[in-house]
Amino acid sequence: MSEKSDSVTVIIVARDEEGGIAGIVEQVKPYADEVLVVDGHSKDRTRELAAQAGARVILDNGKGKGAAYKAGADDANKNILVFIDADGSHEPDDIPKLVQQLTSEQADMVVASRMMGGSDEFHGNILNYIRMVGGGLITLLINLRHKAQLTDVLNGFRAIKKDVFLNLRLKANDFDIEHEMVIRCLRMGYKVTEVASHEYERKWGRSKLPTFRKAHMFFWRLLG
Ligand SMILES: Nc1nc2c(ncn2[C@@H]2O[C@H](COP(=O)(O)OP(=O)(O)OP(=O)(O)O)[C@@H](O)[C@H]2O)c(=O)[nH]1
Ligand SMILES: [Mg+2]
Repeated sequence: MSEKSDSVTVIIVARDEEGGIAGIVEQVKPYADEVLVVDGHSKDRTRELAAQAGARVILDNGKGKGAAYKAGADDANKNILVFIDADGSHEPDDIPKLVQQLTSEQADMVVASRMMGGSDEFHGNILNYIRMVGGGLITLLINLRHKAQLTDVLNGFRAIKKDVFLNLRLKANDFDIEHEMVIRCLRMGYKVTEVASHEYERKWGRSKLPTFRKAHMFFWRLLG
């Protein structure tokens, strides 16, 4: 296969993640032709540490995680995009498993499933449990509407062909980008698959998702 047909940009979205951004950059490097950190105007040393570790660093437009995804996709130089969080929740060693689904043409987008791979977060406290149940409900509604059999539409760890991402013309600028990607792919006839991947607890810093304040956003996004 030619270099162009299977080269990978790993996009790490990060806001105030100095606790471990350098380690994540190092961990994804073996699986990346390019490592791009999209920074959300961090007030800590995230940008500096990411660049020192060898990543290219750009800024998002300040609108949120979804806007960061779109900025990363626009800027990526390779034709396969892997999105991974910067808080140590995801398993970088699973990147080849994700990419393989695209290079073998089994999928146009592949999502890492916590339902298949397990999670250290789901049952740890009431907030996490509510997030799991809410995520399950959103997954069910998407499956019913699109006759799909997915298990985890909200996990940020995923891979997608760059041209497919750009064709989706995504509107979401926040955490609702994850299921908007799935909905648009299914609606446009792209193949979406999942692979098992374990989720760890956030290893440092603080969550950027105020679950209750933004809960309505996740359900509105189901409407289009
Ligand atoms: N560039 C950018 N990154 C963001 C923004 N908001 C969140 N992120 C990153 O998106 C990833 C997911 O955010 P988290 O705060 O971990 O959200 P979460 O996984 O739902 O919450 P936890 O379970 O507490 O980890 C992290 O790497 C964040 O740093 C943003 O506005 N811009
Ligand atoms: Mg997280």
